[in-house]
Amino acid sequence: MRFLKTALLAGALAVTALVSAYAQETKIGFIVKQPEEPWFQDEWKFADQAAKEKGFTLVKIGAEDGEKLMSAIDNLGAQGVQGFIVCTPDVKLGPGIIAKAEANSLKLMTVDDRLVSADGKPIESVPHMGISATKIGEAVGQAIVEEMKARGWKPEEVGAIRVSYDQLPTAVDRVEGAISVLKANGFKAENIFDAPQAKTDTEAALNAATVVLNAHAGLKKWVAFGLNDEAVLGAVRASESVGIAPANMIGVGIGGADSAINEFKKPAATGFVGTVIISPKRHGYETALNMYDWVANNKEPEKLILTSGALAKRDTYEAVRKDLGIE
Ligand code: FCA
Repeated sequence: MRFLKTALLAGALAVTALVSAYAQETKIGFIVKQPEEPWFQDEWKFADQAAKEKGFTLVKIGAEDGEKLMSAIDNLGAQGVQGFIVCTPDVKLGPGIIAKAEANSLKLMTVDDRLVSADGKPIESVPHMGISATKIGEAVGQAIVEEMKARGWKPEEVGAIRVSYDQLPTAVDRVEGAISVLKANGFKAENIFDAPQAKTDTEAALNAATVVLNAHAGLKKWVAFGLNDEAVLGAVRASESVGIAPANMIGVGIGGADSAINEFKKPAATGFVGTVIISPKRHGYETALNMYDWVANNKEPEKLILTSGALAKRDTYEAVRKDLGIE
């Protein structure tokens, strides 16, 4: 009798556990450093698509600085989220982010910007999806070189604005990729000028590039590259404000979200000649799906996925976006 009772009780408990496991909703967080930037809006949009398809809840939070990020992670923990994806405002917060995630029993993946440890090395234990930064930078450099040739420019008469954000490794890899191609095509190293931006937005890039243009007013033809479309758009706006005509400016960005597309839609061409379109679908949809698989099916994501890009210009962006499935 006693045995039967125990068995019944155990059975009942098992059923309860099973039911509550099923009832437990899967919740995934997606934190980004610059929620107003179209790239991040698109990442969220595609992550939402994954949530809809798989039936999990996506909690989106913008965190522009370290303090906001730390409280966002606590907030996710308090909401019963099981794992999150983050593009951090500062990669050096790496060890702190990992500790915070652990304290809240949250699985952690990063997107776009890879965490670094105290010695500046990438933290390889956290699954990451980023872009192939050097290659994409090289594609930017190649596009600039081709446009220079099409316009019949001599490399020695051209200045380059390197809109920089050197505290972010992917930003360094992107601009250095572009520079290597410029140099291989005869660009003079002394004509490449650093324009350090305080933030990774257009306004900060505009301010930084204006300083460079004013300091080297003797140069009449310019090219510009940087971390993203916002950086290059800032340099293009700076060129306009000092009276450089679009015919004397060649900017090529990275991203391909609305910031670039709206520029292409302007009736007259500006100095923003092209962008290497990267995939917010892969970075948003796929990371969210990977996290879902980790939380719901215990399938750990690949440790490192690097995505590619494709050059687009005013007359080709629609086709390129279609190819990438990001219309
Ligand atoms: C970084 C940049 C973003 C975007 C992303 C892929 O986070 O700040 O603009 O280019 O990488």
